[in-house]
Amino acid sequence: DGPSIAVVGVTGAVGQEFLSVLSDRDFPYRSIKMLASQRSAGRRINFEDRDYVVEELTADSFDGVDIALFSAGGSISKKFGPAAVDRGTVVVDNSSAFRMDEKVPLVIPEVNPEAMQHIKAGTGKGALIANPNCSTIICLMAATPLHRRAKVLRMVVSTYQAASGAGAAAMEELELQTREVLEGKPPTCKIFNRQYAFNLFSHNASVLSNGYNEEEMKMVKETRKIWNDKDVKVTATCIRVPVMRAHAESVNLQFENPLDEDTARDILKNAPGVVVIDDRESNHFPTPLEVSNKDDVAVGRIRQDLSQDGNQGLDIFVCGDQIRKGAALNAIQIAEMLL
Ligand code: 11C
Repeated sequence: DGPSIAVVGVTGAVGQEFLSVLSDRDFPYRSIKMLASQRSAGRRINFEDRDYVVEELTADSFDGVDIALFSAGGSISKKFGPAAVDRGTVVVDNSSAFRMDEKVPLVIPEVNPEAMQHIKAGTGKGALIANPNCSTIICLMAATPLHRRAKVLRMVVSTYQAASGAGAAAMEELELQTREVLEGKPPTCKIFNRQYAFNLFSHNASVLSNGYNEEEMKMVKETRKIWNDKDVKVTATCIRVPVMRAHAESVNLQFENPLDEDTARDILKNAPGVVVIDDRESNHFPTPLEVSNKDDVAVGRIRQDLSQDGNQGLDIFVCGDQIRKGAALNAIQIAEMLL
């Protein structure tokens, strides 16, 4: 029993992770459709001991579907999301297409579940729910428990983002380039148009007229929407680093009320979906490798910001699996709340 579900973009990195997370969490479903572009249609996928054939995505694909998990890029979401909603499907969309739409809840289940409490699956009433950008999710998993206690007035984020955020092809290119450089060959530069292995660069999203790139502005705007706080000040610098699948972020917080580092550490230890790795003696703090393929976001380097008076500021360092909590897991937690 359970809902009928569809996975849109099933052959992509996040699509494949949707399947792993559904299986890991024993998500109940009565049927599952594997949907992708015409190019991937006909491919076979074995999932939970059953063989499926990938079907070409069309508007009619959603007839009888209760929940659709979309991760096939913004233009596919814009084209097929509303068609699915018209057919009574609740769409959990991993793209940026609808995130800033006032009528669409933008949800991190541990942070703002109340934003989607009016939506249920299987009622015949379709709806859209947006999954935030991975950098925003990973940052707010750690910042929100502190925000609840002391109210964040300003947040300064610097990201170190993995290849997976740019998709499976970027992960393959990082691996290929690493081999090529080690073998003394010129690196193949198709995805980012430059050497990625043994290098880092400003995030590949478009740079806007204010000098910020789109990834940075997502962090600014999505934080305000998720926290329902239009006044919170956020600034970000987003960087792509040669790491496979987990993002790291340095986050500086300024609070309205004082918050000392010991209290902050305790709050984070008790926060759902967060683990604290903060061992100063052995210099052991979160790393992208340690959180890869894990559900929890890891937080460390928890320390008072010396530049702010009266315990009014903290620095933290956060790592989270981009494909899992940054995308597929968060979407499936949303789907679980729809049941
Ligand atoms: C990255 N956050 O790591 C991006 C990828 O709006 O969902 C996902 C972009 C988005 O490059």
